[in-house]
Amino acid sequence: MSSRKKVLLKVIILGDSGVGKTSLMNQYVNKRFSNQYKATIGADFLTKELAIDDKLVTIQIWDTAGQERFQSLGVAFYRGADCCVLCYDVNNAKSFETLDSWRDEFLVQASPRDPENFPFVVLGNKIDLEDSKRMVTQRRAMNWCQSKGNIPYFETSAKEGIKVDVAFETIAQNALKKESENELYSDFPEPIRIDQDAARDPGCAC
Ligand code: G3D
Ligand code: MG
Repeated sequence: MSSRKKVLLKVIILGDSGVGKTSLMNQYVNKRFSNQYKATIGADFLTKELAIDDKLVTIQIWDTAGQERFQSLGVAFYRGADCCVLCYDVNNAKSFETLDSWRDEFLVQASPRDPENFPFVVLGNKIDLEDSKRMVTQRRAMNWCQSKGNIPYFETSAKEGIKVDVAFETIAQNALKKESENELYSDFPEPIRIDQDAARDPGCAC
């Protein structure tokens, strides 16, 4: 039964440097907001187990080690991702405007089978700062998400732990949906019609 199989979901977090990607992951996995953690992270990813619809899944969250400054993350980072989290800082308009290129970069590097339906989730972070600092309205962000095929959108604070859990639950659910679809594909690979192909090749002496 497939529900007994161990499910590993790969999630990657993209966005400009400083928007809070590492802090969001740390808040979700370790329930902590600290600067110390950032200095010590050496691993490529953190994992967390959670139950989705009675199914135990392991979510593996891949964070960058600061290379996002150069937009050169390498293909191994993107490969096999089941969900891509696009993160920006609501107090930094530039970080919102670059979401387009992060999304494009993901689609080029990961080249998912069905790019139109690949699960993205957008997080607008640092909503704990005072309103006067805010540069991107919720409406503007939601319009963008809608225009890209109704990407789910959450406004978060890694610092205060606002909406972090619910956002990652949605991320995990969407990743699981994607993973299950992949499984379906791999269970029924394209058949290779040896008889037809051989018959079509006049040069074949076998
Ligand atoms: P990055 O991984 O995207 O580069 P970091 O971002 O997680 O390293 O965070 C960058 C800075 O933003 C850090 O501050 C961090 O403490 C702060 N930050 C992250 N999330 C939030 C948040 O939700 N609210 C607030 N107010 N700050 C946040 P420093 O000062 O260490 O650069
Ligand atoms: Mg970081």
